[in-house]
Amino acid sequence: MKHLLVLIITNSLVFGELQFPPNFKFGVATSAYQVEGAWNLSGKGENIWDYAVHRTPNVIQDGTNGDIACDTYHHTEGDVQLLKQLGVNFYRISLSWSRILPTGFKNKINPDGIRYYNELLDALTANGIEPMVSLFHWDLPQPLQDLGGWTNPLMADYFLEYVRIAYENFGDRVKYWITFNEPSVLCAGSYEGGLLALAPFLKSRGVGLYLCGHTLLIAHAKAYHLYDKEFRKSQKGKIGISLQGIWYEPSSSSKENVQAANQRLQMEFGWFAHPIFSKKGDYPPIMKERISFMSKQENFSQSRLPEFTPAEISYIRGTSDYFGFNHYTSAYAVPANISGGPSQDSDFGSSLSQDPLWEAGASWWIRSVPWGFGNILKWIKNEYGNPEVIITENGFSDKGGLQDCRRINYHYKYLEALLNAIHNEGCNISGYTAWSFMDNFEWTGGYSKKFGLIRVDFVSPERTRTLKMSAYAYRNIIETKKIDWSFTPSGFEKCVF
Ligand code: GBH
Repeated sequence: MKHLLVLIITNSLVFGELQFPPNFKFGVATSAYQVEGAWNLSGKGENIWDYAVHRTPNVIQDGTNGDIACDTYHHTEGDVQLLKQLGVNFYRISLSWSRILPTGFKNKINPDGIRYYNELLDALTANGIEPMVSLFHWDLPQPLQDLGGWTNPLMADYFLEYVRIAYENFGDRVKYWITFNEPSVLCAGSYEGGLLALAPFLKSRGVGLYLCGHTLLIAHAKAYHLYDKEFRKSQKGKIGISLQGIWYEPSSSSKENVQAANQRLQMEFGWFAHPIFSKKGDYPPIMKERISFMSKQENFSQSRLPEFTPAEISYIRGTSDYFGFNHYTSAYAVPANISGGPSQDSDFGSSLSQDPLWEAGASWWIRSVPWGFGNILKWIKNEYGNPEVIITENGFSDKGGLQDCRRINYHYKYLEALLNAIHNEGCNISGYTAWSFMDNFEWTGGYSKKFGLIRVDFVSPERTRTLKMSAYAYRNIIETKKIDWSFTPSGFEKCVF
């Protein structure tokens, strides 16, 4: 009898019978430049993506741009109906700074920007969908980039001017704010000029990214404290940040390999997580030591990683009401001396590989590794004292098709890992966001990498939307609070997983 019981319990764990907690929330996400279009309509200013795609179209793999994208700017009502059809609890969007403040500064407020977001937020609220709003998802106003962008410490104050306007105009309806999307990706992508490249495509290797990160951390903390002091009481929302984390698995249990994987995790994920979420605050000690050591070897007069004062350390520590976590994939790390520094890669001191047996996405960097998700969730719990975690992005790219079984497989497996983390590891995870609501402009990947639960016909002027099989599968999970591997919506064939 006892054995039978154990068997039943084990079976239910293995076969995914676990349920999502009653208050667990599901959402989908997009970001302004990737979906809005209307790049120069009704007073919107030029941002760094507009600037780059028009002057150097060759930076985008298929030569496309976000001028029109999904044209969500003109689809407010229809898109809210699609969200209702998905049954999501919340919708994560980002605000386009240049649409609200065309010069980047508050000297000119664009009434149409305020109108557009008001209408979107009102439509969501009227339909019972909670807006989750990122203040910044990579589309910096070009005039501010002309002043050095995030490498300029004054940017923290310019950001605050913009943020105040956002709280004042939209905060009554926003219960979840996100200051920055993926600062580690943004700063490396913008200033490092490595494999991963984002506007403004600069190449200040080993230096620019750390200046950028320093400004962002201060800007984030300022935005948090402003909300906390002047808006929280009346608006009653939460404010946090979304950090991207790849899980780095040591390629063997040798001391060197464990150390290499840990160092890389701390220097990428911990770069922003440690100052905000750790007990002590500040950059991870291992990151400070490593960059200082490398800088000395390279004959710099001081570390390329700027230092925080003790006052700044405590100003930044604890400035997030929840841990927004974006996660896509994992890799093995091995110690390696990367020459040609200074660079972030030589600072990391490791090289990466992925198992070719892991299911590959259409993006070169994505492979499905659900156990890596489980590992990093446990790591967050242990490293940062089990904070409330909201998965603010998770998703898989393919090349298109409505019968998207590989995406369904990915989401099911990652959600199973998440359920296991909640029920068997005691992780405090309160929400999950699928990236993305619909196919969109995948940065330098253009429109050929599809992450959407909904297909967008980028050839039709109407940008016609069609639900993929994954949209129905997601809806089923939200409805039933569990994962049903055999679920097959009508009109689709059964997936062979
Ligand atoms: C997210 O970024 C973005 O927030 C979203 O806008 C985007 O559309 C979505 O994901 C899909 O890409 O760091 O060089 O080793 C994810 C950023 C970029 C993180 C690639 C992992 C791995 C390459 N990812 N990166 S590298």
